[in-house]
Amino acid sequence: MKTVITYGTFDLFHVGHIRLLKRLSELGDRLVVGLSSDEFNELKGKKSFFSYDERAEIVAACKYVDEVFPEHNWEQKLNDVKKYNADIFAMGDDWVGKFDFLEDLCEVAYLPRTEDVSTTKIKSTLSSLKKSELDKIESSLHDVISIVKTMSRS
Ligand code: C2G
Repeated sequence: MKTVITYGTFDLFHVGHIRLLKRLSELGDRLVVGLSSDEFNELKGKKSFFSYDERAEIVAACKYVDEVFPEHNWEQKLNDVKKYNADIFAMGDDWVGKFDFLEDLCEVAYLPRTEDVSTTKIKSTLSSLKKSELDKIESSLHDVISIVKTMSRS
């Protein structure tokens, strides 16, 4: 049984995540995912939209994933690789080189990321959409105010 292990926040689950998990699952017979806890995300300087429990429910429901466990810190990977008897540790290549120290225990692979999609991009697009909508409403309100003022003068 060949086990693949990976880690991530997987917030606002998107095609970049699913394509990576699919490719990872094709590297072995079992894929286990270390999911960043909300507290660890704070350490990573990230604030996820969905809580750990919600993100775990989503990632665990993914057909490519066999098990989800909490990632609490940077240091636990060595123990996790031993605990899950992982044959391959793999991540997207934005992490290339960062976890080569695991090569003493298992194969280490970095797979190409999916371009043009990221949780950060989704969040900023949504917040800019919200702003443009608000701007539209504000300008319509100004029009109404000026009409009311004109009418009140006549
Ligand atoms: N990913 C990808 N393509 C994207 C976005 C993400 O392949 N467009 C990959 C990342 O390279 C990572 C995984 O999906 O391997 C999860 O990405 P994040 O949720 O952003 O995880 P991250 O915050 O990078 O946490 O200890 C490692 C960290 O927990 C990794």
